[in-house]
Amino acid sequence: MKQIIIIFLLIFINSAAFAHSQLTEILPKDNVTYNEVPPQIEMKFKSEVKLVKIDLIRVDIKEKIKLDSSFVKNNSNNYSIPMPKLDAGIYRFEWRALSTDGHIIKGKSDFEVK
Ligand SMILES: [Cu+2]
Repeated sequence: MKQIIIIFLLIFINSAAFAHSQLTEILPKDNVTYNEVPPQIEMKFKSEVKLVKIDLIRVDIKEKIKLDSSFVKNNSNNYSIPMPKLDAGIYRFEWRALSTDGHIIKGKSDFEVK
């Protein structure tokens, strides 16, 4: 009986760990230098998420860049946010999303504009 319970627990823990969504594509990409900045911030996820926070920071002068916040919408697996005009510099884009299983997933892209 104990063994059966342990097996069920393991299955449960595994499925919970793998149930949350994953980022499959992002623009701007991490660790990339752009001569021409992508016209949109693009994010694609394996399954639907609710994007809850995005930040674009110009790291070299510690300046936060204003982004269009109308991305706040219902669950989607595809987000597209207009890219503001960026001067040459070093940037970090950070994002945070709520997966439908209730878990928060997050990531960042460090990129340079020449
Ligand atoms: Cu999860």
